[in-house]
Amino acid sequence: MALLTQSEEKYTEAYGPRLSYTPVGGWDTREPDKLVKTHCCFCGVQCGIQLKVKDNKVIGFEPREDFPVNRGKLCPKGVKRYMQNEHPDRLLNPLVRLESGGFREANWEEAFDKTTKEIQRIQNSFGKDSFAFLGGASMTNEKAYLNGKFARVALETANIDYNGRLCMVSAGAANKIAFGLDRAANPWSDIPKAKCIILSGTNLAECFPVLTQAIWEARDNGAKIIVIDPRITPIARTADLFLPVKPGRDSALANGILHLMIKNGWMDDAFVSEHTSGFGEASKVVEKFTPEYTEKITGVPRESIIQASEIWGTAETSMLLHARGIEHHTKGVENVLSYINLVLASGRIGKEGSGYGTITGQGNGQGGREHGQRCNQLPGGRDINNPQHRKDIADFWNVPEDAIPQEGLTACELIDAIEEGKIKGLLSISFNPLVSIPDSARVRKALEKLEYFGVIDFFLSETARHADVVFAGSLQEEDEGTVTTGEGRCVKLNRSITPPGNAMEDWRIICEIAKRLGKEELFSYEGTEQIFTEYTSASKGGPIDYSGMTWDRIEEEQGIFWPCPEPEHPGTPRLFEGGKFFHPDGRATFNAFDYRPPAEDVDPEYPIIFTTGRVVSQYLSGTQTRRIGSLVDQYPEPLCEIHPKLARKLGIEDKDLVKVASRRGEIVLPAQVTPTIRPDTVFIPYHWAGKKAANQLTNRALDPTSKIPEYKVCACKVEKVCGESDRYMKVEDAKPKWIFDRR
Ligand SMILES: Nc1nc2c(c(=O)[nH]1)N[C@H]1C(S)=C(S)[C@@H](COP(=O)(O)OP(=O)(O)OC[C@H]3O[C@@H](n4cnc5c(=O)[nH]c(N)nc54)[C@H](O)[C@@H]3O)O[C@H]1N2
Ligand SMILES: Nc1nc2c(c(=O)[nH]1)N[C@H]1C(S)=C(S)[C@@H](COP(=O)(O)OP(=O)(O)OC[C@H]3O[C@@H](n4cnc5c(=O)[nH]c(N)nc54)[C@H](O)[C@@H]3O)O[C@H]1N2
Ligand code: SF4
Ligand SMILES: [Mo]
Repeated sequence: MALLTQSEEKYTEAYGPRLSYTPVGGWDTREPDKLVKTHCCFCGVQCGIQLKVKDNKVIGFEPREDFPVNRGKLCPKGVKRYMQNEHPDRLLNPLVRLESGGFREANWEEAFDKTTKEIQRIQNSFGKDSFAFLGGASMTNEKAYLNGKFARVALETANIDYNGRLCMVSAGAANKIAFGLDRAANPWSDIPKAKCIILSGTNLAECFPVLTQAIWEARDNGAKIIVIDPRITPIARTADLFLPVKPGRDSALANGILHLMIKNGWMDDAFVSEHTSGFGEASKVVEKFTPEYTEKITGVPRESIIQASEIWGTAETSMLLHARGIEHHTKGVENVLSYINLVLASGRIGKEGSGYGTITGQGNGQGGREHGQRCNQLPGGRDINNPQHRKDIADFWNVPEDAIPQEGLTACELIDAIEEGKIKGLLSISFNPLVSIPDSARVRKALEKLEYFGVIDFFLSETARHADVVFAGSLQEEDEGTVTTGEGRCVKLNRSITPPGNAMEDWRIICEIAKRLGKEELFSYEGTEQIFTEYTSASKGGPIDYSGMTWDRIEEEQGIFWPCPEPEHPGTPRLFEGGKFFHPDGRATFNAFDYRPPAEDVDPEYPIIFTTGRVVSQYLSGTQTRRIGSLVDQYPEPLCEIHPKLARKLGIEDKDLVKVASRRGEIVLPAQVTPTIRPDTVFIPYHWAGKKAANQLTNRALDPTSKIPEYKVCACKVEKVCGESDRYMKVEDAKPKWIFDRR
């Protein structure tokens, strides 16, 4: 059969023939019209996949073995992604809010006209900056670039930011401080070559499942794996050493490890003196972080701290990887810098099998933060406050330098400014802040205050329900473009189908609004490739240079790692080789900090630590994965993970309904009593909306540098509501109050 891929042949050889992967009304055995090689629409691993297309519909997938990162493998979300495609909720027309509440379908002219009029009215009355734009990092590099250009030259507002502000920015800021550049230092193909791997604050097996393979390969090659997390996550269950850190204490833990590296001479002194600066001050800061002192702050037994230091300190090769567990803090930047100290002290960076990386979260978590949709950034990773950078881009766009607005507000600050009445209008694309930003009651209040709110999405997200106009945008497979994976590899997404009904590609929607704002000459693109050529050219000479890339090259070479400044340049899979960093003096910097507590610590009234994160079958705010039945079946509703000791103390049994309350809100949900979590901490995944939203409780305190919110630690109290059986038996309680009132 022509459509059998290599892996299918292998499978057939081993197990005999099987039907298609595609369960649409049972197994879909239809012969597709074509197979399109592209990438998964979800996390930053960006696994290769082939979509099966019939009659302009995605009907299933085949594995894609030629992409070296996943070699045909996919996780539960990747396997089911195609099922969004024909979902009955898919928006097929723009929607306009009715005065009486709810929406009606509208035509595009009406949606655009209403939007343009409102933008002009608001900006004429309250100034340009009173209209804001929010973008996202699930979108391609082309759209990230277009969003930035649209806000600066069409809306002429300073106030544009993106949802990566909730995700990547602590690591980004720390990487720039330490190395002068913000990108994972190594290709993932270096992971299996490392002899020691520290994974801190990443539930890797649930959040980047396909990368688990690389960790297991390393382990098979003799590596020691150290996992640092308040929960014994699936990857921790296969680790050699697990450090059960108390949420919010990572900088202290890293200080404790550095203390022992110095004390025991497990340092690369030559590397430190030739390639780094700031070690002297750092060593003074960590002087007091003895194992005893570190144990007291972090809750990690001193023996484990000593063991971790020895394994890390004496390793031949090593990788240190982290994700949001250390970054979602008011000291997210400090946490990341404290771990980077351990890498610099070891001298093991910029070498095969040795290095460091943050694991980017969203599909384009890396590229989404490079091309100018951040409040302080212009294309090519340029700084909006740097006069030369401003001039470069003003010349490139052919506008006067002073026409480019100054730095604007970050995402969470924007929500505050809306609530304070300073921002009156908002256009948002690929962002669901009502679910994803902390203290959701406050976010709702802010959204209700907007005089105009436009949303571009393919589903009516919870946030979109508050919009005046909803634009029916495009799913990933309905457009083409490039994304940059967590290892810094720019890959090509290929179009499988065209948008259904009257839905439109996101980029066309943005360009149409720009044209109506009088900027036709700057937003007349024939297709996405033209935007690609423009953003890569704009990046030339900037800190993040893609200018040597072409779509053909990217496809032929299975992606290109930036920097790639010339057409002949091979790209740069491994950064910092030979100890060359990107600060003017070529050195990396040590940065150590004394410990300071989280913005909200526990107290007698709220005595339990509250932390949040993810489960394998759900994705982000859930708009997409809560619509895919088989993923919902795997984890249908949020559960509160609670240790048996704490549960016993509170009289709680597994599956009981519990109420978890913080100073900002409360949530009632079933308890999952499990010994895999610290007894002083409870965990709730955040993928649900409304009364099931974890962000009703979280704290909106921000890191002073990165402006990321503190999702990973605040204080809560927990009490039992009723037993599992009562949950279903107490029908009276479940009836709406007014039924009784009327009687
Ligand atoms: N299934 C799934 N996969 C995803 C996503 C998804 O929504 N679902 N989202 C993608 C995105 S955008 C992102 S950002 C990534 C996130 O990927 P991860 O960061 O790996 O996931 P999280 O669940 O947010 O948090 C990771 C871990 O941090 C731990 N943690 C909490 N507090 C602390 C602390 O103070 N210190 C340390 N060391 N650990 C702590 C939690 O227990 C949790 O296990 O996943 C990506 N992949
Ligand atoms: N409590 C708690 N909260 C968290 C976190 C946590 O760990 N704990 N993690 C934070 C992190 S790391 C992240 S990344 C954020 C994510 O938070 P959000 O960015 O708000 O979440 P998404 O689900 O990605 O929302 C994106 C919306 O855009 C739509 N969308 C997706 N792709 C496209 C596209 O290509 N085009 C268009 N037009 N629309 C698109 C989806 O349908 C969805 O409605 O959540 C943050 N919130
Ligand atoms: S690991 Fe990430 S990119 Fe790969 S299939 Fe799963 S969600 Fe998609
Ligand atoms: Mo994220």
